[in-house]
Amino acid sequence: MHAWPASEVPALPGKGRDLQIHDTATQGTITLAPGPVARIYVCGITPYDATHIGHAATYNAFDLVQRVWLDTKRQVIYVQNVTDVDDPLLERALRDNQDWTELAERETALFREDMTALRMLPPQHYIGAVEAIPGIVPLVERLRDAGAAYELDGDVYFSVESDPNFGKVSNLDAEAMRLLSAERGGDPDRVGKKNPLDPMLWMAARPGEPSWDGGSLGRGRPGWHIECVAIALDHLGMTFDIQGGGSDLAFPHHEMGASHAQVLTGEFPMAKAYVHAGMVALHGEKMSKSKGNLVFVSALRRAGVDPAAIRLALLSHHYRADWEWTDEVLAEAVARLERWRAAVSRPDGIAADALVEEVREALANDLDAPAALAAVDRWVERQLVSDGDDESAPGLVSRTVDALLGVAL
Ligand code: 5CA
Ligand code: ZN
Repeated sequence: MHAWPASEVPALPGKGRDLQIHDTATQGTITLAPGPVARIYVCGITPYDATHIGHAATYNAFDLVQRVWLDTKRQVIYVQNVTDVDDPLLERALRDNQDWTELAERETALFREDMTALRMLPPQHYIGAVEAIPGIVPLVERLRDAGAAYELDGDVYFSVESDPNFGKVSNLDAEAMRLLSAERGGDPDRVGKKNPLDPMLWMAARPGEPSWDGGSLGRGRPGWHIECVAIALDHLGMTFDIQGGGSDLAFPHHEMGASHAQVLTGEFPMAKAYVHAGMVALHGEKMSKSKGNLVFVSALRRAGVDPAAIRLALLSHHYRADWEWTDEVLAEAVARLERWRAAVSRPDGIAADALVEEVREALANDLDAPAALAAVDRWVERQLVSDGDDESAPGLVSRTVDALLGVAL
């Protein structure tokens, strides 16, 4: 699949800082020193509805990761998937009496537009589940042949007991895992499974549903977790730096994916850090396609909201916090954008070299975007009333805000 165009990232003077980030697996902050090449996998959308503010907030967090790494002059290999065949997509297509491939293509196209407008840097490898199927089938066959997977009425399940490290991503007890499995695409109550938590690797063809040639597995379609594993291993290999997504992916998705990969390769861990963004709510409940309490990025854009203001609204919350989208959050961001633009449109002003370092430090410290915004706010307030004569300052602030925060002033 093609991704979307990259906005230019201005180079900044001085040296970027190494990223320290919170890792769900070890429940602590770790410093990632990935050498000259940094590798990140971020779970992509299931394209059955438009991009909402919750999605955008999660992708914003990982865009900041890229920007911190790029500022340290590292090369970044960024991989993202599109779950372009899965139960929720097929159910929505059926409900609305439309072709599932058209639905997926239309919503993926809209996602690209939204990401472009928000200045999110694109992945180098943007891969759909359907196009990954030829790579998925041999992985499932290998797991089965190694005794880590078993068949149940034609479907193939992964045995969580085959991974001695199962559980180390999400650190949950058995009861919590069972509840979340049922909530998030698993089938813990299906009779005949070895362990209720075992996730599906390959689903045998169902009448009326799309299916693909699965070699010795028979016709069918892939499970959700193996999709991301196949794509990640193909483009990043094992022990890449970050696997990212919203906190609702820690279990079962990232836990199961890590187990699949670890059993397949005999290596541990799949990712050095598992990084999870908090959930954005609307009217007191998690914004979700299934509940329908959504604020779409595209709807805001159509209503004339500047994408830079949407981005500032996302940045005004720490990525790990759960937070609520409100009209005030947006109004504050619109006002901030106006102030920042007024400040950098002055021909000269207050030296900004210290500000560059403050923004760098804030982001390197577990992506503390609110602290970065506060630092820019302080410069802006002084700048708006200053009679400073540093002609390079407004340009330097614009470039800093663009390069590190993805906001075009
Ligand atoms: N296709 C899978 C991942 S392989 C998937 O979860 N797709 S999704 O469209 O449901 O979500 C895309 C990303 O947005 C995921 O990282 C998910 O954790 C995140 N996300 C979904 N809802 C919210 C929300 N309300 N707040 C923050 N992030 C969210
Ligand atoms: Zn995923």
